[in-house]
Amino acid sequence: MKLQVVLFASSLAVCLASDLKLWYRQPATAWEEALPVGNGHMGAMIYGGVPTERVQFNEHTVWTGQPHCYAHKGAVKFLPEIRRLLFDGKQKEAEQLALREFMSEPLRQKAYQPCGDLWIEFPHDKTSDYRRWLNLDTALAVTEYQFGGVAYRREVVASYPDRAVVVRLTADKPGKLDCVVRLNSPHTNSTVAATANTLTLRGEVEPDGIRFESRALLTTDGAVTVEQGTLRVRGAGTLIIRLVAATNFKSYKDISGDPAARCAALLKKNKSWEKTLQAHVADHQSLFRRVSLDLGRTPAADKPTDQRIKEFATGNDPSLVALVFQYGRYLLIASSRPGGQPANLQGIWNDKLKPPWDSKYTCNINTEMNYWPAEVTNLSECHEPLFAALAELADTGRVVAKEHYGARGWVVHHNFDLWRGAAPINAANHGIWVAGSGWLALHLWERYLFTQDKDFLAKHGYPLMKGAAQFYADFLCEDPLTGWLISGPSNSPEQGGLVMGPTMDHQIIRALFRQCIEAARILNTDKEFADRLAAILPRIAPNKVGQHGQLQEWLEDKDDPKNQHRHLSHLWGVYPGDDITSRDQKFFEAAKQSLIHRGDAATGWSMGWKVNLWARFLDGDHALVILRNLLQPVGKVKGRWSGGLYPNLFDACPPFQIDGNFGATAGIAEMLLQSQLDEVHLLPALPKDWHAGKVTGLRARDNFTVDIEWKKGKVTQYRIASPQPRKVQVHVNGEVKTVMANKL
Ligand code: FUC
Repeated sequence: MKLQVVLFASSLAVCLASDLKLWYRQPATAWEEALPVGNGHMGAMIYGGVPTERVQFNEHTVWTGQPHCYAHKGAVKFLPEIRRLLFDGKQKEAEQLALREFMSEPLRQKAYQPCGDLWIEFPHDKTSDYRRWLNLDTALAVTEYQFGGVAYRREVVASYPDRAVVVRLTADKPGKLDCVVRLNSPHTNSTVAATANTLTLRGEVEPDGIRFESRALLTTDGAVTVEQGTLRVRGAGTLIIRLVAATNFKSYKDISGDPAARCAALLKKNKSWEKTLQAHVADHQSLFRRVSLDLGRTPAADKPTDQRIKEFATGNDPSLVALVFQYGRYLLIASSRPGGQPANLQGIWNDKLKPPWDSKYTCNINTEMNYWPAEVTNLSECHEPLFAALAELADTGRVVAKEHYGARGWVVHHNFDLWRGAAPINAANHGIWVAGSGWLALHLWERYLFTQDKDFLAKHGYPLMKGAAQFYADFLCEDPLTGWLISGPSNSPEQGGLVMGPTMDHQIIRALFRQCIEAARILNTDKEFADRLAAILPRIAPNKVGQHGQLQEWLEDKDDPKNQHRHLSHLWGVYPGDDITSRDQKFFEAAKQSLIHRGDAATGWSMGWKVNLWARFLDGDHALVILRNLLQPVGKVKGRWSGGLYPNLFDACPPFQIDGNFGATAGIAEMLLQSQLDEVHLLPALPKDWHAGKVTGLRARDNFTVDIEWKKGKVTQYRIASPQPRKVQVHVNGEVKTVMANKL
């Protein structure tokens, strides 16, 4: 049995390696056609152009702004009045007062920025046999073509071990590679200098803010000359360009770093292409190869990726779903590595000085969705940048908790940025939403559930969870009408305006309190605090079923069944929460009714959420309907703007937003495996169309690793691995039984 399982896993990796590619017959003409590489510190978009290659790149700490405390001193004075106005039904007055007296200072947060562009110009025009691709298994982007009887090849990696983007250019005939290499930046306050074999870009985003430097070091068997700030390469067989970048950012409160010294140190890691590639591929595959997915292969899989997206709805191409699944894992590895910033609204890729929503962190759904695949698709390490940010948000959020609410603990509203702004931004009607910290803190608990790492829980998880819970324990207030403890002022993300008592907040706060009590028990600590939370828990306003059979989004029964808003906030309790499960049919059915009301078309991230929700409702066919809406070219569905995919498989809100990629990956995993009910449920939401397939390496809560193979919709083989042999409850082919999980 063991041998069989091992063979099954390795043959799968080999047979699918060739399918783990995005490929095209033409260069990118738009940013959303370029191919992304990243190492959690730098991101780069490769256009594969002829005669000009463009490598547009980012460094994770190039942002507008500088260290700043966004808390509004004394805002707490106005809290009772805002609440009173809301209780009296005077929403507009409450919002106006809040806008004047209660918001972040300043009202808006800062923006993620591009760093620069590396350009390579070739004396090539009419080429043949052009092809470019991105191999997800090796994290290598390649461009190939023929010109003048010579085969040219460009390879690009973003190496995490080297913290560099490295480009290798080759010609298959000696001395046939000529090109000009340039570096520049969209930031006007920047300069470029060229010396012997190095281009140096220096710039600043704004005065007293982020200063950055980037260097491109050229190594070649050809001749290099300096020409007006560029480097000309002549008669080469091979050219390697090592691109590094750094800023003065040390932490959200310290920008005294030296970008030049940092770049110099990074370039000391210079080693041969072979060694760079070997270390890069080993590093990438140590994460990427933990999971494989085979949903079957049809001839459609041989077509270029842009064509596959166009034909997916009408064709038969199940392996595009597997590719999209693995692409989400690839993107998380590329944009979120320990030591780097968390993946923002665009991961780590942005070419605009004014990016949509500032390419910051929107945590009323988007930031959390970015991390939904982290545990279940076996990339737990990629979760760490988020945890590091939470430790900082606990500091800034503590000031906001005190100044705005007179509460202990810490709070984050619906956005944060590099400077860890935690106060309510933009407008009162959606900016004042208090559940960001609670939701984010629950990611720490999920990490513990999946890994059973008590040390992590004791040192990192529980202290932050406790601080988040402390805030709500002080903040909740009694509803004069019902006597329930409710959250407010707050909102049900982005609709209905400022209110008292949105359902989502209560679900999140309940979950946080329960998990804090459980964590305190596991760690044998804080009995008094746990008792306090336990006393508050039953007094929090419960979920309610409304007049349309729906789960109420607010305290009042005022949902509009025709409302197809993208946000699905009150369904949080179904996914990612577990406040509402199939064991409680009344609320489970009501929540499903609410999801039906919301419809099947939506923005990209909203569809990502819906896939997960339909999976939790154990309806694989409906989850696949949503996936089909997502796996189509960006456009309109039944007259409504709907998300979809760009040619490079980036998800469209629209515009590009990476959360939908991550939501889709998590959703596909959720269709194949669930573990929120103290059992490992195999294929809980398998669509009829996925007749046969195999998945290996998914993670289940309680530290299990799961492989499943199925045919005709039934599990034919599975393995549940555990660090030590122990019993596990498994739900398989409609039966629940106890089996032994064997050793990894
Ligand atoms: C939320 C969503 C928008 C967008 C933004 C970044 O505000 O409602 O659709 O995703 O985040």
